[in-house]
Amino acid sequence: MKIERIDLHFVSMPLVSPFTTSFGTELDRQCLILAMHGEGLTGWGECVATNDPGYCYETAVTAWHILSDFLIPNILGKDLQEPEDVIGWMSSVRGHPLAKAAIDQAAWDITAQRDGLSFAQKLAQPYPEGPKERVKVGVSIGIQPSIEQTLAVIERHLGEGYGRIKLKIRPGWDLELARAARAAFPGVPIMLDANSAFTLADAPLFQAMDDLDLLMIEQPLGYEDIYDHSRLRPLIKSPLCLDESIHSVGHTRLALAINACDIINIKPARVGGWTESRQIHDLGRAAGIGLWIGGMLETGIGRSAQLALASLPGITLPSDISATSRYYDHDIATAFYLNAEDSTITVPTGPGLGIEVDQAHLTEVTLKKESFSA
Ligand code: OSB
Ligand code: MG
Repeated sequence: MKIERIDLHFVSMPLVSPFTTSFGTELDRQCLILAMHGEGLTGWGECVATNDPGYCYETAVTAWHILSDFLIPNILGKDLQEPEDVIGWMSSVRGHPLAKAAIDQAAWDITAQRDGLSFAQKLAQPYPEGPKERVKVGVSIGIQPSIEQTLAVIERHLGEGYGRIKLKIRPGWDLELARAARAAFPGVPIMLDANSAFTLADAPLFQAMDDLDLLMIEQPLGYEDIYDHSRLRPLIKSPLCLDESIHSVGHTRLALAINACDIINIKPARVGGWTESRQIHDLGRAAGIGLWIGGMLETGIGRSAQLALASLPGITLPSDISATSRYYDHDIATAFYLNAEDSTITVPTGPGLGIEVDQAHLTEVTLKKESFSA
């Protein structure tokens, strides 16, 4: 199908509460929403780059530049057969995976609609078992003003039905927090995410967590480091998970070859989209490591595509995909609810993403819009 037009929206939406990590605080979430039009169909993509380059070097502004000046001109007017086609059309741009992932997502959505398949069904085509109907999810809790408040937030989310708790840590907000959470919630799967705030010299700190029965420690060391993680791993008992460091299939192969991790958080935006994510899934699955899908406070547009990826057979651990109400009072797409009895979310089954985009609300939260035609 010919890619006739692409609309880009620069969106800003208020979060229900501030989200603080080792690299900063978000009050409003800025992102880009991309609509790809062709043959009467519309495919949606969400670019999860935020207002600051804290998680990675991209921001919503750099992604707008890369999309509008390079990626979109390269794909407009092209004949899209399968979602993998866009990989070649985007290969002249080095890096910028978050910008690329928005196009990649829209290409999967629009071709799945054309084929009369859900995003999950299309993604799961190589696997005889097909996609899962429900996927295990957990909640990611930002840094709070005090340990007492953190325990109260954990309790609230457990009450909502979340069965896995992830706590953000940073230097000085680490061991004491983890001990308090473990003491207050003995049987609960708890994990920590450092977002690259520590160094190998902090190994004793992580060793002191050995008796806390943590589900995993996510990305303790440098955002580009793989080697030091391979040195930390044999020194600690908690399973080690990589997030920031894994940008590609190549990084995955390196991490597996040097035993740098027990688990990989596959975040589609970080690796340039769903095609690359599925290849990483296949490598991780073959190697027998733990896999789950990471999040970036997505709207329903991004969340639906995360759910599709989380439905693949090699995803073994709960994913960071929370219900709509966790971040937004009023989202721009169909709401997702937690199945409280088993801490899951049901994977959409309608064509493509299987969601309804609320165009009027999208317009309300759009700060700037541009349309590009072939
Ligand atoms: O490291 O996983 C991360 C949010 C923004 C940037 C990085 C991360 C996160 C989260 C939130 O942990 C996951 C979510 O609920 O979407
Ligand atoms: Mg992380």
